[in-house]
Amino acid sequence: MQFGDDLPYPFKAHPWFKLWVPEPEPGCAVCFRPGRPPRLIFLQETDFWHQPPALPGGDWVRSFDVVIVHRADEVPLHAPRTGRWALLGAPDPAWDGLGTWNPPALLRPLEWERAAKTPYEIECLRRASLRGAAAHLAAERAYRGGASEYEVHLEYCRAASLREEELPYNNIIAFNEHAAVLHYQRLERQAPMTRRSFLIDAGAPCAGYASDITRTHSAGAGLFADLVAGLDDVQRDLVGMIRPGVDYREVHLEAHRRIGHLLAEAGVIRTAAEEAVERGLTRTFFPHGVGHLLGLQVHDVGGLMAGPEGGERSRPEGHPWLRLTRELPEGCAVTVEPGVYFIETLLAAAAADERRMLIQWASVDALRPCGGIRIEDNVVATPSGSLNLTRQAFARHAADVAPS
Ligand SMILES: [Mn+2]
Repeated sequence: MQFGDDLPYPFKAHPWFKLWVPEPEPGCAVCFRPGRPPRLIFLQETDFWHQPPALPGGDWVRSFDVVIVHRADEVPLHAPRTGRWALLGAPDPAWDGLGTWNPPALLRPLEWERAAKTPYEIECLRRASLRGAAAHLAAERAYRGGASEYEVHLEYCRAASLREEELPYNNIIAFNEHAAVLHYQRLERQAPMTRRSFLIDAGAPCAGYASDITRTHSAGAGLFADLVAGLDDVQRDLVGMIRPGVDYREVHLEAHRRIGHLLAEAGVIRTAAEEAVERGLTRTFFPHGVGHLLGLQVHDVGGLMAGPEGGERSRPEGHPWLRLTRELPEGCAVTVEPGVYFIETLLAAAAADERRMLIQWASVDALRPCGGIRIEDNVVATPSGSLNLTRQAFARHAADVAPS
């Protein structure tokens, strides 16, 4: 409940529950014992204020021992009492005494294993990408048609058939200078006088799994449009690096080298790519990590783990925002999301030190009003190389609307 009120926050099932139950409802529990069917204690509350949830009906139900209860305080009573129990989730006094909350010795190996996805999980991610890509196409049409940020957001939700609280994360819908704010969270109700650029970072769910997709559109031709096309090439090449055994830190550092090259070619910096990376200049334009693990959480757990028992695998020096430093296991799902931004605070910092001489300020001034670019796909590391779920989804939708 919200503080001092009788209104609940939007319900979000936690990932350890979603891992078992694809259609979560509030107040339920799953009890898992090796070698037995998991028990789902399903709360169908008797309540005349709310619509009680329908009983679960998917194929998955056949694999469960389902117990239906009608009062929240009855849920813990149906947990088996024998053996040692670990309780996963936000600690709740109703369960105290039944086991240990979130023991690290159990959680660490589970988090480690979450990186590699089963074929079922990859199918969920594929469908989440399909749903997201369709809504991205609708959002772009709305943008081209003159909509405001807020109207584009509504159109995205409509096309994905999602209410806002069902989105895997808040949509980032940023026009012009707003695209320089990495997690821009406002939605202007007023359409801008001039349209230069449109960055949209928005995903969709499927059975608890998330897609996380970003596209950047230029309103017209010119330097910014060329930079978008150039970053798109860089992004595709980085996606090609995603395969089992690759050190993701190497993907991140390669992104810096390639972005350095792109900025030099576009006349944004006055130095070669290698020097731009060495002197930290590429971080002025690309300050975040090139991607992260993806799954039940948009930023899935375990990205910095050194092994199943824990420990941390370090980030490259000077790259504090990288969320994934592991060697990619077969079947893992990651995002690949290089960016180029014109962020006032970072440009001011560069202008205040020796990097000032390395920047072509006339180009920067021409590009500032466009904010920035990010291009993000969801990619699986398969034995035969990278499987780009997002490009596949956009291609599938394009084929659906093409005249035969
Ligand atoms: Mn992302």
